[in-house]
Amino acid sequence: MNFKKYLENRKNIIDKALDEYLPPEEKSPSIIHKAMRYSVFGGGKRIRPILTFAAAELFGKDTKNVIKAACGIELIHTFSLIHDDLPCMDNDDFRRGKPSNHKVFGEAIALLAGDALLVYGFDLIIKNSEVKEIKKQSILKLIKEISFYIGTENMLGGQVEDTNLKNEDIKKEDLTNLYMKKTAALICLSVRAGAILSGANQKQLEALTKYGENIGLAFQIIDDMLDIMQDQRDLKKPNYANKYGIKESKSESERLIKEAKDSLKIFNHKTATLRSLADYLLTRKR
Ligand code: GRG
Repeated sequence: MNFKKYLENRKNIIDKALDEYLPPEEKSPSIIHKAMRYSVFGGGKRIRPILTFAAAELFGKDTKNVIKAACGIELIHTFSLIHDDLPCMDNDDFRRGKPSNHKVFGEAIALLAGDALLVYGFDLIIKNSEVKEIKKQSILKLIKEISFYIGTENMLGGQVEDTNLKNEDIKKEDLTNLYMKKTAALICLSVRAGAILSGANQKQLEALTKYGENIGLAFQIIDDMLDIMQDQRDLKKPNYANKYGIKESKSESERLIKEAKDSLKIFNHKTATLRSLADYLLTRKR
């Protein structure tokens, strides 16, 4: 299967599973289920669950062994987007070219839809323990990991720093450190999740962590470039691309992607998908 087909195929698997796992819109209280589904099916690329699949596939596991955990991570990602767009945060009226959740459902329901997706995300990850090929111990390890990677030392902490970011001078090191927490942490966790559930050893996990951190950092820098070049977003804050320019952002993201791929060398086989995923991030247009 070529890589474009691979992406399409895995995205379809995830879309179908999410549709099956989420409560139907008609289920009471209908408004919250509508709001959850509005953002979950709002055109996301599914990068994070695809990374979980690809990491599991590296260890010869089938996608069905990790699909609930992969979908759980996507729900947690969607929760973070809904909250990120709220007036008290980034105050964005649009997400993926469509009105953001609070613009359609109002702030209170958007806030609750985000909360509900976080809860559902954890619930799905726990339900992955029903798969007999997966060790219960690895699910416990994953839950502990997620709490760490989205907590105050990582994603949540990064968002706090981002919220307090003014149009003042921020050192490059501090900005990349913020990106590592706000964006790279969940991307790295998505890779680690597939590996942990597949029984990866410490050395393998370390290599995949380096891969995840580097693609995660590149992901945010590329996102900054896209924001500048094509998004309707009102850039009120400094970001890597508007501070250091497109040329440097491009070369830095290319360097990070190369480093990510280099860290896969210890596997010396079956890393084609993870390598292609890293390259794809450099060429993505949205
Ligand atoms: C984790 C408890 C807890 C709170 C969350 C709101 C918040 C705190 C964090 C927001 C973090 C955030 C929105 C980071 C930006 C990451 C980013 C570049 C998202 C876009 O990812 P894509 O392009 O999204 O993969 P799609 O649209 O494809 O789903």
